[in-house]
Parts: sequence; C-alpha cells; structure tokens
Amino acid sequence: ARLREDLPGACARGELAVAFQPVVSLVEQRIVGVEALLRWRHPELGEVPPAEFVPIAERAGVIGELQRWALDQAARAAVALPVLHAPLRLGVNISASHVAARTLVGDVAAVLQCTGLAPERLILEITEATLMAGTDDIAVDVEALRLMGVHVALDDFGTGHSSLTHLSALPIDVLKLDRDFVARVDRDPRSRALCESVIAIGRALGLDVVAEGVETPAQLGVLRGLGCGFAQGFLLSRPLRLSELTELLETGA
Ligand code: G
Ligand code: G
Ligand code: MN
Ligand code: NA
Repeated sequence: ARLREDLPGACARGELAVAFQPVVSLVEQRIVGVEALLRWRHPELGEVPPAEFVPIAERAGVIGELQRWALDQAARAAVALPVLHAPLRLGVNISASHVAARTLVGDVAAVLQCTGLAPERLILEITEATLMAGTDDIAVDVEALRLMGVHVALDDFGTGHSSLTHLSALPIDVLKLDRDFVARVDRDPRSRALCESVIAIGRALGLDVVAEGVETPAQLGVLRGLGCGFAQGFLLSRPLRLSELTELLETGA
C-alpha cells in the first residue's frame, strides 16, 4: 500500500533514476550497447527493485508516465555518451501494459524527436509473453516501430512458449537468452543444449543473440564456444550510474 501511494509522485520528487548495464560484443570484445534499468530510491524504504514497483505502476495506471520518463532519460543519456567506435545501442524494457495501451508508437516517436536519438540505436525489450499475446493491435504497433527504424528484442527468451515457427514470424531483431539458462550453461548438459539451440536459431534467423546474467568466466567461455555474439551480466559489468558508465567508456574498457 505504501509503495502504491508513493509511486505516482516518485518521479517528480527525483527518486527515480536509470542505471545502464553494458552489453559486450564477444567478437569485437568491447561494449556495443547498454540496457537501461529503472531504479527507485524510496526515501525511507531504500532501493525498491523494478520487479516490485513496475507491476504496481501497471495496476496504478502510471506505467505510461514512468515509461515515458525512463525512455526520455535513457535517450538523453545515450546521445550524450562518448563515442569510441560506433554509437552505443540502447535497450529499454517495455512492459506488457504499455504495449497494450497503444501509446508506445507515439511515445517512442516523441522521444526520438526530442532527443535526436537515431532510431537504429534504440532496442525495445519486450518479453516473449507480451509479444506472444500477439493481438493484431500489438503486431500493428510493433510493425510501425520497426518501420521507424527502431529495433525490437525478445526479452527473457526461453521462459515462454514460442515455437520455432512462431519465432520466425515475430517482428524482432534480437534474442535475449534468459539468465536461467545461462546460469547452468557450464555445468548442466540440458542448459548447454538449450543455449546452443537458441544461438543456432538466432544465426538461422539473422538475429543477434545476447546472453543475459553472465556471472562467471566458465559461463562466458562456453557461450563464446557456442558462437554467442553478445553478453551482459555481473562478470562483465553490473548496472552503472550514468557517471560511472561515462567514466568506463572514457578510460576505454
Ligand atoms: O534491474 P533488475 O534486475 O532489478 O530489473 C528487474 C526487472 O525490471 C527486469 O525484468 C526489467 O525488465 C524490469 N525493468 C527494469 N527497468 C524497466 C523499465 O524501465 N520499464 C519496465 N517496464 N520494466 C523495467
Ligand atoms: O528481465 P530483464 O532481463 O530486463 O532483467 C535484467 C535484470 O537482470 C536487471 O535487473 C539486472 O540488474 C539483472 N542482472 C544483470 N546482470 C545480472 C547477473 O549477472 N546476474 C543476476 N542474477 N542478475 C543480473
Ligand atoms: Mn531486459
Ligand atoms: Na531479460
């Protein structure tokens, strides 16, 4: 109840922030993107994880506002980041209800316009469950976003029920391999086989595959051996504040 009451004003009170977790190319061996992750520092309760407050925001009907703010902040940050080789890509998580509310296309267009972020740099991370709910409305919106040049990632891939046939029909550019599979990739033959198939499917469909939640060199080694293109996780970098990310890029990590 406390969170539900405090959330609507949290943005205006400056309690929200966006953290950025680097995404690394395993081929180029450098940071090629970041995932924006919303943070709420409650004045009394401390850090509230998004897994807790995003569902509350959805039920309270303030997810649209929250999401617009996060998109705007993340895009502003992205255009101001130092460019080393190529401009970093920016992943932003989009919740199911925001997609369902049908304001996403307009919201994204407005943010691109206001910040000058190139659409090709933006990757909307949408979960398998949301995309698979696949009503025609959602398909129309996602198609409109891709026509604008924006990329779409299937987030938490492996946790839903996409069949291969269905996957090839989805309007996506990136597969994010769920960290549940990555966690045991170096120890459990089944996890390894699953990761191997996802990477192979990605290659067959021309999709980038990003392994999430990489925590150990052993996991990274196996994923690299399987031909996984990209990775993120605590081993490579935890989510960083903008100042930390800028410093990391400037000191050439
Ligand atoms: O950072 P953390 O691991 O606590 O994030 C937990 C979950 O919160 C992730 O599943 C992520 O997709 C979600 N999340 C983080 N930031 C945002 C955001 O800006 N919008 C939405 N809808 N979800 C987010
Ligand atoms: O659902 P989504 O993939 O958007 O969630 C990303 C979340 O995963 C973020 O909240 C981030 O803090 C968390 N995360 C990032 N790297 C790791 C990791 O290596 N291990 C674990 N357990 N969580 C991670
Ligand atoms: Mn994500
Ligand atoms: Na994910």
